[in-house]
Amino acid sequence: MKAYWFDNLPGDQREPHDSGREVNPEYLSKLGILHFNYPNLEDVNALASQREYKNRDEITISPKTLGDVYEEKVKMFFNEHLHEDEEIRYILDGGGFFDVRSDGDDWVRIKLEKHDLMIMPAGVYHRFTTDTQNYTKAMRLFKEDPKWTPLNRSSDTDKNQYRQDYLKMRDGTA
Ligand code: KMT
Ligand code: NI
Repeated sequence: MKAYWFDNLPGDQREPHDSGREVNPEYLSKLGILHFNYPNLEDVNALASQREYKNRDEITISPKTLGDVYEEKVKMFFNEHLHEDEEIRYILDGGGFFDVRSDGDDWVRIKLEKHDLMIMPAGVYHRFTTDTQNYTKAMRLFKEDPKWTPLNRSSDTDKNQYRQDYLKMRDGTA
């Protein structure tokens, strides 16, 4: 895992877009984002049972598995959105980037590689992309039934209760 400020320069979203300015884990935890490196699946299982995550699935995002719709999916994941559930992602193979919004509404890019696990709170605006390997194999963990509907950012999602609760947690204000 490596976190840094996104450079905001034009070009393929799958390129690193590394501004050269790093973001430290303390800042990520202020945004409510946790990261672990778990080489053993048992550690993932333990975390899932501690947090009462009952379900999981696996997704492979690559031209090989998705064929013609790969480019379309990659664009879709890169639309800025939030979820009403906490999101846990565990990288089984390959890698990718999660971009999350800072408190100043800038992008922080989080580079995830094999065995990285990330926990993102409900209500945080984010987007995802594969990197130039074009290969992400990830486990998605769910508390209950899979519910990963992305809510694309709009004036409506700004008012969403989960968004409001997240901001309260992040900033300590309403
Ligand atoms: C998300 O919420 O954007 C995703 O789950 C992306 C695919 S999982 C690596
Ligand atoms: Ni998402």
